[in-house]
Amino acid sequence: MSKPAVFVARRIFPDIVDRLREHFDVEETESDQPLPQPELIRRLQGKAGLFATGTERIDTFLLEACPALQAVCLMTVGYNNVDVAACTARGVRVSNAPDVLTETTADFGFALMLAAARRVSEAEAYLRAGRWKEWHVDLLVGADVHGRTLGVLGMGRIGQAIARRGALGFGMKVIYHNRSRLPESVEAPLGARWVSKPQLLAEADHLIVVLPYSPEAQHLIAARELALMKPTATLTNIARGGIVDDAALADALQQGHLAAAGLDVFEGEPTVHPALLECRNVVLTPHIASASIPTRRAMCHLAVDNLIAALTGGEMKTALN
Ligand code: 8YV
Repeated sequence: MSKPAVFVARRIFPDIVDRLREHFDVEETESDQPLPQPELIRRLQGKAGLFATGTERIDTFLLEACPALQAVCLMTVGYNNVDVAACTARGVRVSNAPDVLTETTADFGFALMLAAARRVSEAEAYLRAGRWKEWHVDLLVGADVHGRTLGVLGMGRIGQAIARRGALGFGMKVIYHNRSRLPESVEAPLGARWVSKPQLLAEADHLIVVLPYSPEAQHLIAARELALMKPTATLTNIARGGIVDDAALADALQQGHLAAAGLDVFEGEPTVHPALLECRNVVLTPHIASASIPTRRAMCHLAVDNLIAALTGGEMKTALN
């Protein structure tokens, strides 16, 4: 019996493609570029499964054009690129890759927050530019993180992992905002307190954005929200571009309405708003929060596990429909 055909939409680890080959007839792109949708549709003809990342747009148009498709398995936790309802309506199974990246992503969020507060990028640029001639009492002084108030916007798995680092490792007070309050059993060990969004903005010394992208989350943090923050505060975004209004953020950073920012995700990435590139007080990284070797491998393996399950009549580990 011939094996089901699957398409791998981005270059991944060769040994993980080999694992797919044990079960499937595999076609892969060798490219690191996202495929334009017409090319993706062309390559998906006759394929039952798709191994995808967070960038391939899976919508009604693609689904109509790819009638053989039965399963879309993402190696990412974010799935705002997939119209899950449209997939469900056509009997296409969808999975994402939560949990395996939680701690790694939280590590990175914390690193960005620390780097923003303590001006790490700015300090390195200063040194590399040969500007370090003597020690000053206030040379590149920044904000403390330990003992300060951590504000978490989006207290899901990754938000809670960041809150744990803050509360247990850095003695921070934790406040958070979610649409609904979390159970006492989650809040109590972290000493976490639910607050309204305006309170979160006003009280946080270090605000971190970790909520999933949805159209309602577009520009959830814009000029009006930034104006509520302390001028000594920092803002870190490791969620998705578009949740923060990057132009308004650059403006706040330039005008001194906010001390610093740490950004791993951008509106329209990989393009970065030119005004952000001009700001000294922002740490910028190219969407690498989950990028440790073990975690990126675990994310790929989870997508493969799900593809195998979906196309052999099994139970996907992390199904979205
Ligand atoms: C990915 C992420 O690296 O999992 C997610 O949702 O944002 C990251 O882990 C990114 O989506 C790559 O496209």
